Amino acid sequence: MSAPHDTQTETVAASRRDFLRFSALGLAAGAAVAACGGPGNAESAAAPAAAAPAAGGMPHPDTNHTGGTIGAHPRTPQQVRAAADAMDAHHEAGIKSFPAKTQGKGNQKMEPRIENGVKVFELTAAAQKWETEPGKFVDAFAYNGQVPGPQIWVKEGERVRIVVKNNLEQSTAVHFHGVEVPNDQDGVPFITQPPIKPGETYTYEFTAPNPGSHMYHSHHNAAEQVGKGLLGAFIIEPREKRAIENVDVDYVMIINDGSHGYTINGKGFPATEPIVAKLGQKLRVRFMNEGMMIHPMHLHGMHMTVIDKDGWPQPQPWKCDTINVAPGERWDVIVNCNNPGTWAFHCHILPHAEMPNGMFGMVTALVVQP
Ligand SMILES: [Cu+2]
Repeated sequence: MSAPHDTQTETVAASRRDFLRFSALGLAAGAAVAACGGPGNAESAAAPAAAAPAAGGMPHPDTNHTGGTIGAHPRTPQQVRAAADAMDAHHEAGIKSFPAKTQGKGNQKMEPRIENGVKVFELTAAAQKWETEPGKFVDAFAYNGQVPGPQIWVKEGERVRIVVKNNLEQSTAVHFHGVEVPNDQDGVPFITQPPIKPGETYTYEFTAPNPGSHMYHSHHNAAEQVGKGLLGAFIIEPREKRAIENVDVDYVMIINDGSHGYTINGKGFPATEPIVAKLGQKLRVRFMNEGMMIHPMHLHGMHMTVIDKDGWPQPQPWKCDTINVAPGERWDVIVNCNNPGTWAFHCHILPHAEMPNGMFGMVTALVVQP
C-alpha cells in the first residue's frame, strides 16, 4: 500500500500538526469537548479537516497514544487524560461528521436506451479529479464521471450493447467479469480484441447469460486503471427470482484499495454512504471486491445469510457476521434488519478502518430505523 500512503503524506502531516496542537491545549480542549459533547458542539463542527483520516498514518514517535510513559519521563495523570481526550476528540469528530459531504457520487443505476429491443448503455472513460473524503481530491479515471462507474442492470436473456468511448490518454478495454459472454466479447486486449486507443469508440454486444452480481472493469493496465476507478457493477437479474431474493433494500457495495486508498463505493469514511433500512425490512448486500487485497467485511448487531458466490446460488444459504471478500469475488447476503440502531459495518483488517486519528477508509454503517 505504498502508493496510497504517499498520496496522503500531506494529510498525515497536517493531521499530526493538528493532533499536537490539540495536545498542547491539554485539559482545556478536552474539557471543552466533554462539556459540550452534543451534536452541535463547536469542536465537532470544526473538526472534519482536523480529523481527516490518515490512512496508514503512524503515531508521531514523540506522541504516546497508549497512555503510558515516554522514555524516562512519566506523564502526570493530567497529561495522560489530556492526550486521551485529544485522541478521543478526533474519533468523535470523525463519527459526528458521518456521512460527510463530498463532490461526486458513483455507483448510480444507469438507464439504458432501447434500440430495436436492445438495451444500449454508453460508457465514456476519462480522467478527472475525485473527492474520496472531504478535501481529499485524487487523480481518477471514471466511467461517465462516476467512481465506481454506473450500475448496469439487465435481465437474463436480454440483448445488451455496451458502447465504450475512450477519452483517456492511454488505451483501454472493458471486461465483463463473471459474465459468460462469447469469446470475442471478453474485453482482453490482444487475446480477444485490439485495445481501444485514445479517442476511439468500441462496441460490445451479447445476450445476458448467467444471472447474478457481476462486474465490468478495464482489463488493460488494470492495476492503474481499475485502481483509479474504471470499474462498476454489472447485474444480471434472473428470469425467475428465488423467494429469498425478495428484499426491501438492494445495495451494491464495491470495495477498492488502489491509489484512492481504502474505499467503499469510491469514498472513504466519513464520506461513505450509510445503508438505511426500516425495522423488519430485508436487505440484500452485493459485495464486490475490485481491489488487490482481501477485505473481511463485518456487520455489527445482525448476522448475514449468504445466498450467492460470484452470482451462483449456494447449495444452501449459510450464516456469518464476517464475510471475506477476495479480489474479483462477489458475495450476496441477506440481512434481516431486526435490531434497531446505527451499526458499524466495516472491513475487519483494522488498518483498513481505524487508526489513532479515528475511523477512516472501509467503514460505513447500517442504520435500522425503528
Ligand atoms: Cu480491508
